[in-house]
Amino acid sequence: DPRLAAWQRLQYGMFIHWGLYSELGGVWKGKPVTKGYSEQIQMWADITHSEYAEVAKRFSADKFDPSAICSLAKDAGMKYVVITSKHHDGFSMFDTKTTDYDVVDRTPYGKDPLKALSEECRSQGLKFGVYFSLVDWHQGHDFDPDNNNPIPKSMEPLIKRQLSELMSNYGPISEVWFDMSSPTAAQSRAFAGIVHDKQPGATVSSRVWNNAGDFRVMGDNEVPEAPLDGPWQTPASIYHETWGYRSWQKREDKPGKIRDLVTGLMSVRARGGNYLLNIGPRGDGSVVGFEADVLRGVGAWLDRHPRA
Ligand code: FUL
Repeated sequence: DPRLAAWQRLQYGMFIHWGLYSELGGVWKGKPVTKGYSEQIQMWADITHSEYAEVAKRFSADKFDPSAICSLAKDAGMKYVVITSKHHDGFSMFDTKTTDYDVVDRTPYGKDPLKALSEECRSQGLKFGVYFSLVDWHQGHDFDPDNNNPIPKSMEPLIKRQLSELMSNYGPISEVWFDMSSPTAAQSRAFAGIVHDKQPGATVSSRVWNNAGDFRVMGDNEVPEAPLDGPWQTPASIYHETWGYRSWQKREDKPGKIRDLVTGLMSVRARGGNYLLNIGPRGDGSVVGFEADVLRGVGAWLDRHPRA
């Protein structure tokens, strides 16, 4: 399958977790929320829907700079970018007509950041993909610490329309990183089918479940001990404790961090996988300096050890 072979050749990309949760930065009502990942703060701090929706009003994204983000990805040696179009909170970070619970309608930023980022990726020669959560707390999923919620029939039309929008409005999509929930086999097939119909070049992550995906996603930060057959990917976070921005995260020992990530990347590559390394920008869109430095450090190592 040439489509999968092309995807496998990418080998190394940038994951971006960015949404309303980034604006909270792991803090609720002045206190750090120490349980769970910070992109899931709404669940872990038990934030009501109306309180969470308020956060959108101060989401100005005035430092979101797609060109700087793409340049950083390239400096890091990456070949593609995958950004959260919608996380479990259900807030769409793209222009959707299915709900007004989205970045264009609810935030002072008022624009579609995915549009800008996808265009910038194209002009800088990076492939573009989207993360899409099948758990949606805004559309009625209860908080489940395991995020294993079944998808009620009533939620299907919205998911399908959002996928159609994502597959139609952002140019060529290299992968769709479905995540979580507990769909039926028919639902998994339907969701993957929309991607394949509208984007024949796109690959689908195994977290669409029921073997309907094209590539296997390992557990978060999991590096297999030995080579694996078929296309697969390790999603990696710089800190392991969170993917979304956490203001109180300890950021120390840059050289050690760079070494760990180089080891992760080399192990994954050697075993035939793709390495998708995450950054968690702040709510204003700025990239955390420590993360940018670490990524450039990995890129510098790659430059010193070019592939034959
Ligand atoms: C998961 C999600 O539940 C996390 O919040 C994060 O998005 C990670 C990459 O995938 O399991």
